[in-house]
Amino acid sequence: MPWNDKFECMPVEELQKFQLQKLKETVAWISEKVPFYQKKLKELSLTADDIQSLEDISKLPFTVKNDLRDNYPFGLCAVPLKEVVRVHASSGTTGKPITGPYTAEDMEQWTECMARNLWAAGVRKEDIVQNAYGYGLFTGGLGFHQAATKIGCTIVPTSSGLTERQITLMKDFGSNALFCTPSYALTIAERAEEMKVDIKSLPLRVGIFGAEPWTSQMREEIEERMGIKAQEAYGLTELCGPGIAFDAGDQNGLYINEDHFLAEIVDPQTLEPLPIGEQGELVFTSLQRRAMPMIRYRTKDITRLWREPGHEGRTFIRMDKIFGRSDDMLIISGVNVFPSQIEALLLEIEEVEPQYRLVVRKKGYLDQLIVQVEGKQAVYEAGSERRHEIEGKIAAHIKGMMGISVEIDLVEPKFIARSEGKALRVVDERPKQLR
Ligand code: DLL
Repeated sequence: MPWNDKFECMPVEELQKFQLQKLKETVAWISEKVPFYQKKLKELSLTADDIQSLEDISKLPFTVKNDLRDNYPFGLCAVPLKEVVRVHASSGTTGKPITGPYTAEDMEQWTECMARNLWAAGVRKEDIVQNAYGYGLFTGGLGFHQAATKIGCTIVPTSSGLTERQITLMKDFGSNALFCTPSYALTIAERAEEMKVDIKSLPLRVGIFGAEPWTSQMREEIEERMGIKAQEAYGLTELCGPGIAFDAGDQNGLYINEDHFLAEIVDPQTLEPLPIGEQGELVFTSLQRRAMPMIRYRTKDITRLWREPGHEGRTFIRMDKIFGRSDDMLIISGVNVFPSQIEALLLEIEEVEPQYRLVVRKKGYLDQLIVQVEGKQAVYEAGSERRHEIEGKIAAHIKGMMGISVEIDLVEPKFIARSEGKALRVVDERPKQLR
């Protein structure tokens, strides 16, 4: 049974009525409180009364990351700062961070959304949960922490990093659940193997991973190496952090917390709404946030949506795994390439480790993609001839499946820096103006 069956299993018609009501309230709220949106609505001659159906959302303007940067730090805030009880910020490495302010009510709603996520993954009061998402400005640490507190779990707030200590505590405390990025889960699995700790024989049962793209193949790899069920969390700072979508026991798509977030898919070039089922850019409108409501926020994440009766009676619309980001997309010899596609193909090759990095360079006018991937110890030690053979095999596999020529660089085990948070998968060495 879901955490909140009233909403998670609400008949679709009723749910959509609820969404429409909340959408109208949100538009009225921003028209009154946020000068940035007031101006945009005025330019389009729109008022809250123009929203009479959910489809009317397409009349509203989009919001993009730059709008948040331009209004840094609190320009988009709809409440006075004295009403704000918490501010998180994105982990962006360039430019100004993106801020996410919350009222007390926003905090409660965020915790509720996250509790649904943990509960759907089978986390219960009796569980000892090891939270290895970074604590601090990043929404992962505290987002998971609050929900685990609400459920009543025993929380071990390790935060990210200090991998050996993570493993020792996991063993000593008998943690049942692990929360971290998928790449950090692999780092932990690998270090445990080196420490001769058999994670499979520990009480660890489930992990909730997210905050970066990962393929189903990567999920299987983690499940296999840790002997756990790997569940997923999706979200972004601009809209609260994790808690926007999550998967359930059937591991079949991520249920979007639709009573809080209205999802659309648009064509990333034309920005026209696409019919349900088609792949495009995910756009969210918050329906209940008070401190910083977001109207049609362009996530740049590429996925598709579908609705069908869900696991344990859930009715929420589902999204696929994030396929890539529209801004992460590489164009190699005219072919659109998402790093996740390469990841899926690499994980089909048994001679390599699931550790890779894509380097993009200019070769004349053309983009050249170099795939650095770690060979397994035995393969690497078997000499250069064997290494070339494997490189050829991987290049042929990628060419056969995606039609692009890439250079494979089979690197030694441990060559690629291990991640404690979000992994750096793409190193773009092209001059900025040519990307
Ligand atoms: O990463 C929030 C989060 C924390 C989600 C912990 C899940 C778990 P940001 O740092 O603002 O917020 O980054 C948001 O990360 O637009 C996606 O591109 C990516 N992302 C988040 N979750 C997933 C996921 C947090 N499950 C950006 N799969 C988003 C793929 C994800 N990408």
